[in-house]
Amino acid sequence: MNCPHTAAAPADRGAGTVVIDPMVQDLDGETARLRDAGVLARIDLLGVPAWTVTRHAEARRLLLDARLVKDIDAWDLWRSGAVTHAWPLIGMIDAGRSMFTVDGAEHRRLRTKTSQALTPRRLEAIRPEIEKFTQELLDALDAAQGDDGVVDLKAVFAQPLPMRVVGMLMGVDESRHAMLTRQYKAFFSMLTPQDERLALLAELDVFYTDLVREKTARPTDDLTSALILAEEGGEPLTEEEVVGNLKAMVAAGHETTIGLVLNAVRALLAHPDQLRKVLAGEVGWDAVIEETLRWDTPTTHLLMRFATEDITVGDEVIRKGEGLVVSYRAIGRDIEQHGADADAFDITRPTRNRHMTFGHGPHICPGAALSRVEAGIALPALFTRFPGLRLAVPDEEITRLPVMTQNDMTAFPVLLD
Ligand code: STR
Repeated sequence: MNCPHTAAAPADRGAGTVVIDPMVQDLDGETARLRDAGVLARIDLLGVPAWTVTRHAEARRLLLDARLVKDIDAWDLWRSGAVTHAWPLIGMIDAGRSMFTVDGAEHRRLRTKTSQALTPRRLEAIRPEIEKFTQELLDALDAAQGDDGVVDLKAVFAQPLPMRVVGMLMGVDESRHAMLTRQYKAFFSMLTPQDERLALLAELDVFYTDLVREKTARPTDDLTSALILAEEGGEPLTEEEVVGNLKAMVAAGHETTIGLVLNAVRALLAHPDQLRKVLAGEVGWDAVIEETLRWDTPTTHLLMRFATEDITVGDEVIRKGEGLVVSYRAIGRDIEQHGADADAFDITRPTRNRHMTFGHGPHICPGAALSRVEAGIALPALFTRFPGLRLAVPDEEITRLPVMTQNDMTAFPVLLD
């Protein structure tokens, strides 16, 4: 593995520090340890200390707190040079100027067009195309079965579907999808040496900048072209800002929805009584999607916000200049929010819609409705086409990728009949 960056000697980390495992060997254990460590917990991210918030109610408050900002220059460890581009997680924070990295009025300016393009009403227009992609990929699944009948639901179905959808929205040609999938896989994996990760981020920047220049010269009817064009009387986004938003959309739109679809299939196959209720029409697919979002969040830890003033949380203080992570997996399992059985998957749970997996406040996920549409099409289509769908290996043998911020399976081998 790439050598961990050491910004603080182990002695500097408080006794209660939870070390986040880059290999993700025990995600449930780690989630429980975070919960036990407190509302606000100290964590270690490859040698870099940070705070994390582990409870729904406190996260909700902090996500509305304007004293916490996305601007990396507000981070003491960055300004002092203790954290540099040698840190494997730097790409999660220093991702260029975009709606993901800017706050306040500027953030609204960067985000408005994207969020307007992704409202439930606007998404109805692309539903037929998502349905078409889904049917094509179901055919591909059928065709990809090996001699033993085994096929990887991730590689053949869950992974290409969101890439096609976000590619269509943003105007990224299909010939690039396989390449982008490989690049993001390497970006997120902690097994990728940092120099390779930085090189591929540079390649991605070139690719996206070229795409934006092409769309500037010949606008089409995708969101990238819309981002380039100025609003009536408004100020257009700069090239860097359009590139930043495009990167954020493709990265987020592709990675997170894979998790949502696969985690839902996995949860249903592990809870056949609940799957039966869904197939019998007793419980809706929306309940499956919301409970999956709560119980098995696609994003485990979201990096990062920085305190511009001291912020008191219970007995702890996030000092000015310190970093805060939001641990969405722990938040989804919050007993105060979801009850003593929060660790159980239950599509009939009354609080299933009261999760915060898409965030809260100004940065709340602009793609939330899109992911719900995608999963709402993909899941019923998959189980309608293959009612006998089952795992080809015992559930315990499904392994996670070494990705520190996302909930990502290596593969999901299934039998279709
Ligand atoms: C990946 C690298 C990049 O070029 C741009 C971004 C900005 C958006 C980020 C994305 C990142 C990583 C995955 C994120 C996404 C926003 C939502 C997604 C964090 C840093 C989630 O996991 C929720």
